[in-house]
Amino acid sequence: MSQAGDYAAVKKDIAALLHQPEYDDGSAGPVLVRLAWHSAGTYDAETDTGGSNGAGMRYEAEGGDPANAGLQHARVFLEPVKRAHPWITYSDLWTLAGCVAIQEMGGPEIPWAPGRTDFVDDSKLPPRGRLPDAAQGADHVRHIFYRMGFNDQEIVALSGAHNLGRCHADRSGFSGAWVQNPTRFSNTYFRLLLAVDWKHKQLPSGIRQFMYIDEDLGEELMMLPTDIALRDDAKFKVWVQRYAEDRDVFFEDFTKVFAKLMELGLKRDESGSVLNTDNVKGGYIS
Ligand code: ZEM
Repeated sequence: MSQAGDYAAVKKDIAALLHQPEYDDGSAGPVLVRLAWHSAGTYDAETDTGGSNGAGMRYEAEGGDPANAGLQHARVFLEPVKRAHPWITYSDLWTLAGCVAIQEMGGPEIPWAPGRTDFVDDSKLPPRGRLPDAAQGADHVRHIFYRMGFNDQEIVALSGAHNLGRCHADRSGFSGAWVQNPTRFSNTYFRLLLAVDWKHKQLPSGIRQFMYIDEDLGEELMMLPTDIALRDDAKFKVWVQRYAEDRDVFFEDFTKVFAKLMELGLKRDESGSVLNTDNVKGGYIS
């Protein structure tokens, strides 16, 4: 067991578990990034509720939300890390794991600070329905992300996370990866969004997404309706173009906005300590 507060030891153990030859594209990284995002993406600025503080996905009401289908895999990957470092809260562990995964997959280093606490029961969980629905368009995307306090530029930068991982028919209903190398963080998602003539595709389940067959690789790539909305909305498109052209600008903007996402709802004093820990406490709840 590590000493309380030894986050370097935790980061090392997270980095060591990313390599999962039997899982998806060989990495736990993408699903860990999605866990971090869904833990934070429930934030509502107006009521100051939701967000990563609390680790509400440990409870059925949030963890069993169809929007969170598949994220139990991410939580299971992290259990040995929690057992080795029982002093870390789940809310800190999930957010830290997302940051470590991004960096280990070739992305930028995301500034991260600890101090989140875990709910002691399920009385403070955010309601379901706060996470985005991929079947919808630009208005919906704005509605969801403006609620968290993000602007159009930040929405597009955050969406660059779709460089990573894939859709699973048995989780979201959508199917496939956005890029050919889904365990390598880059701006390829934006470049493909603009470069390719995306075609409608209806899956056997009736779900509609977009597809492109890479003739050279014989591989099929996909986009969600919400991804295509970023290309087709004039204000979003400006940022899609910017990030497609300049990887460094994307990395810089992504760093800031992902760090902001991980902090939603946290109030810190000047020394960085989290102040809003009422009704929550740290501790091991399995
Ligand atoms: Zn995603 N995302 N996402 N996303 N996402 C999926 C997968 C991943 C949307 C969405 O509906 C989906 C952000 C924004 C939005 C990741 C990160 C981030 C999947 C596939 C869907 C359907 C899930 C499955 O079947 O396993 C929508 C509608 C979004 C906004 C409009 C933001 C913001 C993210 C992080 C910053 C990641 C990494 C994945 C891949 C997960 C995996 O298991 O491979």
